[in-house]
Amino acid sequence: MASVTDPAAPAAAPATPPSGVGQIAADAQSPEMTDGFHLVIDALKLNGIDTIFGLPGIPITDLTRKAQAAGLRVISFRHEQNAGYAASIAGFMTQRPGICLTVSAPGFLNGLTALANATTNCFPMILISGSSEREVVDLQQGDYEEMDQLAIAKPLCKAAFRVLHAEDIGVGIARAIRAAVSGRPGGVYLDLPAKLFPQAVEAEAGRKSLIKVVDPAPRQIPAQDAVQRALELLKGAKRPLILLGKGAAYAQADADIRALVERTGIPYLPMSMAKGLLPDTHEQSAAAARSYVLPAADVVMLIGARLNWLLSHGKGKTWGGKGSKDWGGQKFIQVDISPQEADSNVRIDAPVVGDIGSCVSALLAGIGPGWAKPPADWLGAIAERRNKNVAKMAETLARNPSPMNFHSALNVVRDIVKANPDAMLVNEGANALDFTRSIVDMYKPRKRLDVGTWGVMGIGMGFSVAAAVMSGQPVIAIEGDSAFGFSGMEVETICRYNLPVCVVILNNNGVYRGDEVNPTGGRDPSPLVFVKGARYEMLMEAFGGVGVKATTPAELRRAMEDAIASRRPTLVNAVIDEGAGTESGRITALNPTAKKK
Ligand code: ADP
Ligand code: TZD
Repeated sequence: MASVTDPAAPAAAPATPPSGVGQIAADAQSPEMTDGFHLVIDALKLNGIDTIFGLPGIPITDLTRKAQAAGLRVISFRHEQNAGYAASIAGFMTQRPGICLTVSAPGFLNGLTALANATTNCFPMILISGSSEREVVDLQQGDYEEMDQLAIAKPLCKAAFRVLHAEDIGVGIARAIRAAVSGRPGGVYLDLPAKLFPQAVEAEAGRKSLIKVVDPAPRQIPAQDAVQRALELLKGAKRPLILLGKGAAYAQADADIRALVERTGIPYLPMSMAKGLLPDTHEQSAAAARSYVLPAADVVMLIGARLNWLLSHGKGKTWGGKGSKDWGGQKFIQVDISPQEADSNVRIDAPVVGDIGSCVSALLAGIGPGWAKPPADWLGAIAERRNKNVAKMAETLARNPSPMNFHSALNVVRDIVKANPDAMLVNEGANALDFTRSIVDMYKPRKRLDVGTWGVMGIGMGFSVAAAVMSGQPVIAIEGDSAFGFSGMEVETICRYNLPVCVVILNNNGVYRGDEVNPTGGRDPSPLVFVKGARYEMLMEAFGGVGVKATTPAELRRAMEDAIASRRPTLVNAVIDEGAGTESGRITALNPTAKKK
């Protein structure tokens, strides 16, 4: 059977099929016919999708083989959740839906966490899962991996579709792509029952059934009066602030966003994945004066950032409110593609609804040449706090305690990232996350990938694989030792595909820290600690990569420099003080604790 969109594809298949792939040889015998397998592959290729992340098994094993034979890059993982995270972050990086392919029931469920996380983070992703026989599933007669996957996926994603007939594959994939990338991006589930794949269709009819999606994420132009309202508010501000979120990073409107910040002269704060949109060393960055600017600002323009828990819901003490739920008195402008986002936590005085590219260019057009910079006392007060905090941090970073702590280890990472601004940085953990975010400056857009809106552990190795595959750049993954454990087996994947990933585990022997003890004095360790002296670097060596144990900043520096230069898969077990770190990092207060009598 022929690939219907790419006449070169069958020729690219090996002349002598490897043993166990006999079906591929039969493909050449009836060139006038195609089937469900090929229509799925052709529909993806037709829409510019060149990479699939997944894990093979019934009923999608052949789909992975045929996709590879047809020239798609198929990256096969050890657990579907990691493949799902990889797909979701590929979506964030490229504005094209990342594809994750799984088997039915358990494989589907393993991928579902990543799909839900993608939806929560506004990352475009399509989870394609094979499913069991519909008739048996619907009568609950006990099929192999039986599960009503479509019903389970629906509440956790932006849209969910099932395709029963090969003729509908084109429509199914077109709808999935549109749903994933248009408007607010998100996760889409596509259910492909086993019976769909072998269905034969005449090649010509198959070709005609496919859809090349035209303008999958149409621009959404903001209303002129909404833009004017926002500019009026901004113009009257005494202490304005711009907040850039990961929606701004996603939008790839980098030059205009920078122009807006620089031409208005307004100080800005980047949310973690918006770091690098402007270099963190930019003089208008107020990141080092965050706790001063949030309560002090009078007008705040949010660009692609939600007022969720990460911004204390726009109220309370963080924003200068008297009590924990009191409004601090700020007026908000919110630039967002979702018309429902405004007023979700506090009043938004000037919503600007549209895609960030169009909104920012409309704002730029509106400010014109004669825009007055913010009052000097506001800028001066910020500069004073920033300089003080930067000097204090420099002092802390310069210390060289033994054992290493987060600061002395991250001082090295900071230098390495500065020397390699194109490298991708993946980051998860609690303290390992918070300290890296504040210490390691980013210089370019979309280089920092982290736990996002949910603060989810487990994104580490999936994100690292996708970052390497999609960008071709070296990847540095800064991991808490607990965080790493969620996806650690994927070091084999990193070695198998020989990806330039340098994993650095900030190893303090436990969740948050490693010095807790069982209060009963019993045999079991505390629920928060791990094996002491664990040799994580040997995991990487087990699969042919480079493993290094580093106990000093100098050892860590050498190992990271070697990893970047050699592009070999590397894992550095950076042993730090097991007493370093606090519970939940900077969000200790979110831990419910019993009221003290
Ligand atoms: P952060 O965690 O960095 O604060 P959020 O994930 O909370 O960012 O917010 C991202 C916001 O960006 C979402 O409200 C989403 O609707 C919006 N968004 C995503 N892509 C675009 C786009 N292309 N144009 C406009 N808004 C976008
Ligand atoms: N499970 C999932 C999926 N996500 C989570 N966020 C958690 C559990 C809870 N959790 C955190 O919020 S951070 C963290 C867990 C288990 C790990 C912290 O330990 P670490 O980092 O070793 O990764 P630090 O640097 O020692 O704090």
